[in-house]
Formats: sequence, C-alpha cells, structure tokens
Amino acid sequence: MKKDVNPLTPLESKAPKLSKPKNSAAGIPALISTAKYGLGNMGVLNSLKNLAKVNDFDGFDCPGCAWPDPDNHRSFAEFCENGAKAVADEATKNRADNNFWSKWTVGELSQKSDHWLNSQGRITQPLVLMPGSEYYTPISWNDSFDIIADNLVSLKSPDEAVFYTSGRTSNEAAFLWQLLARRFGTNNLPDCSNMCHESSGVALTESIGIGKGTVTLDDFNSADLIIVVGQNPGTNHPRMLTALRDARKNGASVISVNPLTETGMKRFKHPQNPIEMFGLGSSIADKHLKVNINSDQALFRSFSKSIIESGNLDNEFISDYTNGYDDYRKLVLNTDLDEISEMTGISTDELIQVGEKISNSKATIVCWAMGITQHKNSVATIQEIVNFLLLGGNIGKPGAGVCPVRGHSNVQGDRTVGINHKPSTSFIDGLEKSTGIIAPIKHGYDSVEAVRAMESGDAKVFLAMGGNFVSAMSDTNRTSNALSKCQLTVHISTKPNRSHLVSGEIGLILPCLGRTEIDISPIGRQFVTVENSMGVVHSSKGTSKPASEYLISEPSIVSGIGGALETRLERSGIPWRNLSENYDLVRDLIEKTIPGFENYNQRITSKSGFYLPNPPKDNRTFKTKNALANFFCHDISCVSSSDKFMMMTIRSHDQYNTTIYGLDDRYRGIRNGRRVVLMNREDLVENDIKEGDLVDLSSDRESESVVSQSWYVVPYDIPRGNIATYFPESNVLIPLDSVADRSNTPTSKSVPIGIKKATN
Ligand SMILES: Nc1nc2c(c(=O)[nH]1)N[C@H]1C(S)=C(S)[C@@H](COP(=O)(O)OP(=O)(O)OC[C@H]3O[C@@H](n4cnc5c(=O)[nH]c(N)nc54)[C@H](O)[C@@H]3O)O[C@H]1N2
Ligand SMILES: Nc1nc2c(c(=O)[nH]1)N[C@H]1C(S)=C(S)[C@@H](COP(=O)(O)OP(=O)(O)OC[C@H]3O[C@@H](n4cnc5c(=O)[nH]c(N)nc54)[C@H](O)[C@@H]3O)O[C@H]1N2
Ligand SMILES: [Mo]
Repeated sequence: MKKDVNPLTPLESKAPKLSKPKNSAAGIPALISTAKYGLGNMGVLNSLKNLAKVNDFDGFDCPGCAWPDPDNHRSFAEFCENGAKAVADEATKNRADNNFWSKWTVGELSQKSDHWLNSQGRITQPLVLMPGSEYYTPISWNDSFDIIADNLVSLKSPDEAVFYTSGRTSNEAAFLWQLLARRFGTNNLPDCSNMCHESSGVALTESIGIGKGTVTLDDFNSADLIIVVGQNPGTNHPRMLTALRDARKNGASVISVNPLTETGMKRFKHPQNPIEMFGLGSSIADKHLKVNINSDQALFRSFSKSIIESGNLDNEFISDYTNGYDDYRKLVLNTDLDEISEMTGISTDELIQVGEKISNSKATIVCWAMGITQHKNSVATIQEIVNFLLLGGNIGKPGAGVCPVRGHSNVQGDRTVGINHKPSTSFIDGLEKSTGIIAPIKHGYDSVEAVRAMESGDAKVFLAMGGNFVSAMSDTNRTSNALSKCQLTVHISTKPNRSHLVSGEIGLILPCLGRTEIDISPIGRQFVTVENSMGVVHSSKGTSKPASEYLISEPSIVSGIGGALETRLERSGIPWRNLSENYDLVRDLIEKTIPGFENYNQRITSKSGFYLPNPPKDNRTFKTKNALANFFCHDISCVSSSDKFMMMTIRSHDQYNTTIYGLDDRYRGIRNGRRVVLMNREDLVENDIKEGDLVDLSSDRESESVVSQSWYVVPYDIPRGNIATYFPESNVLIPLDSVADRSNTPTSKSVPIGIKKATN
C-alpha cells in the first residue's frame, strides 16, 4: 500500500479569485483575519488568554518567527497577525485523535491537501504504522522507545541513522537531541537551516568570523540606511515593520530590493496605533529596486563601485580591521555598470542615482532572508554584501551591520546549542568535557546528503524532531522515495503532515507538547529557552492546558529514546531521566559546553533574557583564520536561461512553511487557491497565455524532465522572464542536485522552468 502513496499535493480544481495587490500591510484587515483564524481555532476565551501571553515576559515565545522583541518594554499583545495565526494553529480545539486515524487509511490521507491535513488538529497519542498495515494505530510511549532503540542498535554503523531538526525546537530539546545523536555515534544532524540560512552561516563565518547577524533592534533607530533584500517582512516577519517604521521616523532611508513590490514594504498600519489604523499608515520603503531574480550579487557590486568612486570609505577601519581590500578595489573598478544593468534590469542611471544615496550613508544595515540564501551563488552574494558594508566600516558600529533575518523562532538557538552536521572541534571538546561522552568527529549529512544516503541505502533510520521533511525538501519525488526506503521513520510532531504519510517500513508519530502548553514534570513546572535572530536568549513558558493527557515534552521524548538505547548498548552516564525532569540540569550542561552561557540558569531569570557574545559587534574582533574581516573577490554570476523562465518559490500570507493555514494571499490579491504561477503580462502575450489559463510547469534533470501539471496563471507585476509559485507545492520541480555552492542549500529561488498550456 505504501507504494501507492502519492506525495504530491492533490490538484486544485477551481481557479483562484484575483484582485489588486494591497497598498498597506497590517491595519484593520489583519485584525479581522487574526480574529477569524483565532476564534475559529481556539474559541473566544482561549484566544484572549493565549494572545495575551505571546511574547509576554511571563509567557511563551511566539512560534511565528525569530524577530526579536524590544528589550525593555512590551506592549499588551506584542503580536502580529501571522504570529497570532501560528499560536491559534497550535492551540486549536481540533484533535487528530484515535477516531481520526482509525477512519482514514494512509493512502486516503495522502489524497488530502496540506491545508486539510493541518486543519484536523493536534495529534493526541503516539501512533505506529506497522509493515503491511494501512492505518496508524495507538502505541504506548515505552513501546515506541523500544522500537526506536531496537532499530538503532540493529544498524551496522551509527551513521546509518539521521537525526533531523526543525527550528521551533527549544534550546533544551535541541541540546538533548544532538547529545542523543552524538552519544549514539553520529553527526548526521541535518536541519531546516540547511534549506534556509545555511548560506548566511557559511559566508559570514568566513567574512567576519561569526555565522550570525551583528545588529540589535536599537541599531535600527540609529541607522542612516536600511536595505531589505530578498525578504517579505509584511508576511514573514511582520513585527519587523515596526522597527522599519521607527527607523524611517528617525530619519533612515529604507530601500527594498525584490522582484516583487511586496505590500509590507510599501505602507504599514501599526495594529496598536489607532491613528495609523484608520489613516494612511506609515510609508516603509522610500525606494524599491525591482531586480531580476538572482541579480543581487551584481547589484551590490555596483553599490560598492559607487562608494569607492565617491571616496566615502572608512579608511581607518579598512586598514585596521580588514584584509583583501586592494584586490577587491581593483575588481570593483573594473566592473562595467552596463553589464550590471543588464543582469539586474535596473537602468544604469538608476544604479548611479541609488549609488549616490548609498555612498552618503554613515551607518548602513543590510537585512536579507530567503531571496538571497537559496541560489547557486548565495554564499558569494552574501560575501559581496559584506564587502559592501566593510567599505563604510559598517560592522561593529551603532546603526550598522549585517542582519540575516532568521525564519523559525529558534533556528538560531538550535545551531548555537549544537544542531550542526559539521560541529566545530571546540564544540566537540566542550561536549566531551561536560558530558563525558566520546563524540564523533567525522562530519555528518546535511539535508540534501541525507536524502541521497537514504536513497542509496546508506541511511536506514530517519528521526525528525519537528518539521515536515518530505514537503520542505526539494525534489519531492526523490525525497519521498528516499524516506520510504528506510526501515524506520519517526516524527516528533504536533499536527498531521505529509511526512507522516511517506513512512519507512515502520512509521512512528510521537506527538509532543507545543510551546503554548504547560509543561509539568514530576519535580514541577518547567520552562524552555530560545535565541532570537539578534542573539538574545530568553525563556518561554507555556500557559495552556495540553491538547491531550498523553502528550509529553520534547525533552522527555528524547530522554525516553536515550534511556532505551542506553540499556541496549549497556552504557550509562547520561542521566536521561533527571535531564528530562529538570531543565535546569540541561542548561547546566549547555553552560559547560558552550562559551557565552555563563550563569545560564541565573541570567535566564532576567525578564528580557541576555545577549550572547557577538565579537564583531561587541568590539570589532573577528574570529576568522587571519583575525580580520575579509573582503572576498568572486566573479559576478546570475542564473538566466534563454528558453526557460526563472522561478522563485515563495510563501503566501496564509502559510507557515509547509503548514497551510488557508488558501488566501491577501496582500498579493490572490484568494482561494495556491496552485498559481505569477507571470509578467508581456510574457503572457508573447506566449499566448491568458489569466486563469492552466499551464504545466517542467524542469529538467540530467536524464529526464519532471512535469508538474495544471497551474493557474496569474498576471502579476514581476520582471519579464521571472515567475513565482508557492512552496511546498512547487518543490517537486526543484532538482535535488541543484544546490548553492558550498552551503548545499536547495536553489529554491532560482529554478529554470518550461511552461506549456495544460494538455488535459
Ligand atoms: N507567516 C509566516 N512567517 C514565517 C514563515 C512562514 O512561512 N509564514 N516562515 C519562516 C521561515 S522558516 C523563514 S526562513 C522566513 C522566510 O522569510 P522570507 O525570506 O521573507 O520568505 P519567502 O516567501 O521565501 O520570501 C522571499 C522574498 O524574497 C524575494 N526574492 C526571491 N528571489 C529573490 C532574488 O533573487 N532576489 C531578491 N532580491 N529577492 C528575491 C521574494 O519575492 C520574496 O519577497 O520566514 C519565517 N516566518
Ligand atoms: N521550495 C522551497 N522550499 C523550502 C523553502 C522555500 O522557500 N522554498 N524554505 C525552506 C525553509 S526556509 C525552511 S526553514 C524549511 C522548513 O522546514 P521544516 O521546519 O521541516 O517544516 P515546517 O513546515 O516548519 O514544519 C511543520 C511541522 O512541524 C511540526 N511542529 C510544529 N510545532 C512543533 C513543535 O513545537 N514541536 C515539534 N516537535 N513539532 C512541531 C508540525 O507537525 C508541522 O506539521 O523549508 C524549506 N523549504
Ligand atoms: Mo526558514
């Protein structure tokens, strides 16, 4: 039966409803949408209770995104529409309980849409899909741990197991998860970062010696210029709009660089400001550069050229703190602006004009997200952005710096506490000292490599701490085929998703407590900690009654597996049970393993948490090989194709990654449908295609072409030759082998696509 499972999202039969894209973000429609989704899922009382606790000092960290809260003040409901949706989605009254799982076969469920699957609600008890069975059936916690431990010890090598992590996982759960993997003997710790900000980590570590951003919220108030590139904050980091609005009020310029004119970058009506709510709102970007997909490296080269030619350089910073300037200068001065104009689609005159404005900035911040990290040349592009910032001494000074805007609410923390397939030797040393284990040194698989390993039989057990691997990864067919070859797949999850339907020989679903829920252990109430996009570690404490009496916390699940494994391997030494009952003990281990967490348990009691050290920001210390910030010289590249369209796969306003809340993308004026392809109007005329037509999209692999059928055409203001679709539906079109150089991130924002009118 499992062979019948169709991993593709079922086709939609109705055309979407289209209207004009919106001119301002948030405002009244956001409140209506929040209320609709919140009340529908949680009911009136629960909505009020839960939303009051989001990002409250004594509440839980918003599971929506990693954007920080102000350090010293938080207003009632420091939340946004999409944060509220994320909370409501977890706190839903609906239950995917035993009735649900006994009603539907796995084959039937796989014909349902992602939206439908998610709306079934919270999973209430551990479930198993045994070989030959068509139904998931209940299983006890202990039996699940035994199945996992038996399968793990049956492997020829620990490297046949893969421990995936999604970025909502707390520091405590993530630390235990990597301890479990390393105690077992493998660094196979792929995580959602591999598909997300891996390129930022690789590039920044080489350039400035830390794989994270170097700004705090305060810097937004003293910046002269903020460039937001490849990011859609109105939908994905709505609270960032407050920071941008305040920066504008303080005199900063904001430039948006994006193939689309995203609504959030136009105007913003702050949900807690009545004057803005009923008025025009605040304008956000004072300049929009409508670039071609993947032309950002070229664009930043032109910005560097303007700065060098203007002479507005920070010569002291360059000579005291950097390496490689002379070579970079030569390269930049040799660059032909007409060539850059050709690549970016921005006229040479406009490049010069914007370049002048940029050269006059005394303090510049560059923010970016997936529009920059998911291309073949992403690492080179990010290093070009850093080169540009170094020219003006924009690292380690107020109002300036790099700001890679993280996605998942704790993805940055997970990395900090050891979720990394390429751990540093200092981390491994720290872990050995703090726990007494002998940790493996050999690098493990990242997400793409994990798929290849499962495909070839080199990996046989796949365990996931959260997430939805089959839908999040590129090349849905290959990924699902790889997972179904495993002897065991295990998903620690809160809600049903497509990965549950593409199981190995045995499939386990282990449902856990969510962020919003009270976590009580035999010794008392526990809280977890998370790190936001700006390196602040703070606590998060659930406040609602758990969705089911059978749910246990993520740390308890990891400890359960750890304990069962320890018995079989006849080892002891990790006090799994104690760790799962008292998270202070986990934090003590983190403190002993990783620098920067001194007095963790004491400092975490501070309401706003504490900042982790950030040497480039703190005192212009660069922990690179040469102890300097580095200019890197890369050839400019920009993917293009004469006979194909360049596709970016983006998020709608009604989804959280692979979790689909609804079928609308309000800001872009697309309702009631997700299987859409956004195309330039002139391209439509040239290809004899009309609004609402159905087209088939195809992408080429070495030996074959993959066709994805029946996408509705939406005419849109997008550069010629560029198209956009929503992920995860379009992941089937992204070849597994199409990855970013050096970071191995799937190139989800630049996929060459053929378009034909649908044949059926
Ligand atoms: N509500 C909500 N919030 C979320 C998420 C969610 O799904 N829903 N996901 C979370 C996660 S994990 C992440 S990583 C972040 C993602 O946050 P974003 O990166 O904002 O998400 P995307 O929708 O992938 O948007 C990418 C943006 O880049 C633009 N873009 C695409 N290609 C290029 C390019 O080549 N150059 C330039 N300059 N721009 C380009 C697109 O037009 C789009 O505006 O959001 C986080 N927050
Ligand atoms: N084409 C394309 N593909 C992409 C992207 C893109 O832009 N384009 N973006 C990529 C990015 S940036 C990312 S981060 C990845 C996301 O990849 P993932 O992190 O793997 O995917 P999510 O959709 O965030 O995971 C959702 C599932 O997590 C589970 N979950 C939710 N809350 C919890 C919790 O508290 N604990 C546990 N244990 N489970 C929980 C639920 O069961 C839910 O179904 O996708 C990537 N894939
Ligand atoms: Mo992400």
